[in-house]
Amino acid sequence: MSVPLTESNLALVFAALDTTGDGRLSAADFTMRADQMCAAIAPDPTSAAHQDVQRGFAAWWEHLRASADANHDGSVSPKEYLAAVRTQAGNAGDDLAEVVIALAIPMFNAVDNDADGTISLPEYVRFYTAINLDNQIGEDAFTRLDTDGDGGISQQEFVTGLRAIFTSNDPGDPGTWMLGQAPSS
Ligand SMILES: [Ca+2]
Ligand SMILES: [Ca+2]
Ligand SMILES: [Ca+2]
Repeated sequence: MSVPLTESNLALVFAALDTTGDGRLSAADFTMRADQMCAAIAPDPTSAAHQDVQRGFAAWWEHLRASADANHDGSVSPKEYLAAVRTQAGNAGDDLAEVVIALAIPMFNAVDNDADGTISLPEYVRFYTAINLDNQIGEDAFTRLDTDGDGGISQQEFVTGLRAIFTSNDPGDPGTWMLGQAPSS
């Protein structure tokens, strides 16, 4: 039996967030990831993009700690993570959508380096470099996320894509490819 797409994608999200590589999510992972991303794409600490990324990751961790850290040990295991996201996605996705959107907009603004309201291919690939993800995955994801084919990722395309990582089991959904996709078995 194959693993549902959301679950394999959530494993990829978990791995991408576990910056310290210790197999658990904690405050340090989010601080470090936010710092890495800022250093690469929004280095000016006084810029709105920098502050939004910092705030976005801090809010993401806060939400995760509150909703997923079932045994209150200050960190979230893969099991706790899956259980929490499953519950949130099951609640018509409202809670989850709010968090994803709260993070998606600051992320979009940071990735949109020239602030022209659309993410170009070089801007998108730079983002993958910033968070240590394979650039080839970024290039493939870019083509899929640009659903209207105008050569850029709009805020709408980005938010829809990011949300699909957490909620979609349809490999036809562009967002499900954002972190690469495990081959279906
Ligand atoms: Ca960790
Ligand atoms: Ca741009
Ligand atoms: Ca587009």
